[in-house]
Amino acid sequence: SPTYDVIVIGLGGMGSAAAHHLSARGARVLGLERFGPVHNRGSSHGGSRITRQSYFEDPAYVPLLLRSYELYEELERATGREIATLCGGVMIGRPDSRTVSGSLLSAERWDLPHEMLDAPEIRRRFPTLSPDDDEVALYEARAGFVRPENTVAAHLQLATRQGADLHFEEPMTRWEPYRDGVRVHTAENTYTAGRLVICPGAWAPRLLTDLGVPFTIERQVMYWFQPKGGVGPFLPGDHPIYIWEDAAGVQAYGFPAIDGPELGAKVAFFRKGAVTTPETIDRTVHQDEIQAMADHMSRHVPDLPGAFLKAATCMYSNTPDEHFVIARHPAHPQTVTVACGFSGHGFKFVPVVGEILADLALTGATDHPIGLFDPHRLAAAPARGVRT
Ligand code: PYC
Repeated sequence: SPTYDVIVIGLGGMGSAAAHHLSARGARVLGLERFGPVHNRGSSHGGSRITRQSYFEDPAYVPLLLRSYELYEELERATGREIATLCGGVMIGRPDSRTVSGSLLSAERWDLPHEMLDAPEIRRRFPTLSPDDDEVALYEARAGFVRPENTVAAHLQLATRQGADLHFEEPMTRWEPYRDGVRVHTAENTYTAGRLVICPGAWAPRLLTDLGVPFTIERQVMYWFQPKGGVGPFLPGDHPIYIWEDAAGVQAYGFPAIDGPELGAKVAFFRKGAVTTPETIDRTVHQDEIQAMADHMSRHVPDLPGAFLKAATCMYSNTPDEHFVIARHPAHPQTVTVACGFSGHGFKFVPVVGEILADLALTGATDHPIGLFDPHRLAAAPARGVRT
C-alpha cells in the first residue's frame, strides 16, 4: 500500500491549506476528499467570507489574523487568483453589544487602526446603512472579504504543483494506528503514513468521536438580493462589509455587490440556524426564511431587500464556546492533528491554520498562539444550544 509522510483528511478550506503548507515543506502528502475539488457541500462556498482584524470574539485571534493577511498576499502572488479584498468593514450595534465592545477591545489591545462612528456619522459615510440613534460602529479599513472558492482552488493548485497526491470522491472509511504512524482505509485502497491531519468540517461528529468535543452542526442560509435602486451604492469601492447586532442580540452580516449587477448583494444571519447533519440538511430555502431575512434587513439596510435573487445553504460546525479546536489529538498525540469546530467564523483563518497544521504534524509544536483552541477545555461541556 502507498506510503506517505502525512495524510490529510478533507480538502475543504482547512485541509487544502494544510496540504499546501505540508507539501511546501517537502512532506510527501496524500489528501483525501469525499467530494470533488472546490465543492459546495460543506462550509467553504458561497463566493465570499468576511475578513476583519478587530476581532470581537477574542483578542487572542488577532495575531493569527495578522499572519493570515500576509498569507492572503502570498497566495495571490503565487497563483494570480483574487483572494482578499479590503473594502473596509463596520461592526455595528449598541456600544455595549458584543459586536462593538468586543471589536473595540481587540482594536485597542493590539493597536489596530480603527474609527468609532456614531449614528449620524455612519449614515453620512455609508448612506445605505440606517442605524438607530443609539447604535455606533467600529470602522476598520482593513476589513473586507475573502473568496472561499478561489482560496481552496489556490491551495489545491499549489499542493499539486508541490507533488501532493490529491484524491477526490474518495472518502476515508476508517483509520487505525499502524506501527509508528497510521493506516487509512477508503473503499478503493489502504494507505499508510507517519502522520494524519483531520480537517472534517461538518463531518466532525462522525470522524472525531473520540475527541470528546460536543459539536453542533448548524444549517445556514446565504441570501442574494437585488438592491431596490440597483447595485450602484452597494459597490465595494463605496460599501463596506458589515456585521450588525440588533438590540435583541441577533447578528446579521452582509457584503457589497461584489459580483456585478446580476448577483446583487449577499446577506445572512450569523447563526440562528437549525441543528442538522451533512446527510440530512434541508438544501431547499423556503419562502418564509427569505421573507424573514428581507424583513430583518429592511430595518437596517432598507434598500437592500429588493428582488430576491438566490439562496444557498452551508453548515457551521459549532463548539460550545464557539472557539476553534486546533491541536494534536489528545488520544493520539504523536500521530494525529485535528482542526475543527470553526463555529461559523473560521474561513478568514484558512491560510494560517494550514501553516499551524503543518507545524503540528511535522514538529509537534507551533509558535502560533493556539492555547484558546485546546480541546481539553470542552471535555465536559454540553453541546451549544442553537438560538432561533
Ligand atoms: O467570521 O466574520 C465572520 C462572520 C460573519 C458572519 C459569519 N461569519
